[in-house]
Amino acid sequence: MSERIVVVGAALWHGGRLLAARRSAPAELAGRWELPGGKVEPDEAPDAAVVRELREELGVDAEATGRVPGEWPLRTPYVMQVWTARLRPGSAPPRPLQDHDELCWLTPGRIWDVDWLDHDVPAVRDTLAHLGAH
Ligand code: 9L3
Ligand code: MG
Repeated sequence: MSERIVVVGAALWHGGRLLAARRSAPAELAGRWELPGGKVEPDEAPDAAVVRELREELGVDAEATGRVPGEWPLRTPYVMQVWTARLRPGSAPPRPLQDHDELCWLTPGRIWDVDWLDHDVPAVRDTLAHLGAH
């Protein structure tokens, strides 16, 4: 049986824009853009992992608002699930604290202006459709 590790990606949506984060590590992913997030820990609920990853990586107080249906393969054994999220009132604005060196808020019309990780492209496309933002 192959092990399967769930990675959560956060579709942080604010004022009609989606947050993209540019990876600074590891070297093979550096310079490419992603939905921030990371591995779900053992016995951790995926929506709790989204909130934790957003706090650790971006220093924000966020809440997960729902799951985008579907699942996207990453490098084996990882698979990505995407959750929509929003900033709680009073949250600090996001800033790159770990693994990222730049952030960008993208309107749906500008979403493909950044060089998304190959694996994130279908997830971002389906996320926008789910948000009703084409
Ligand atoms: N990954 C791909 N797209 C994403 C995220 C959050 C993660 N949107 C990939 C990169 C790593 C693995 O999943 O190979 C684990 O992610 P992290 O814990 O290094 O963020
Ligand atoms: Mg991460």
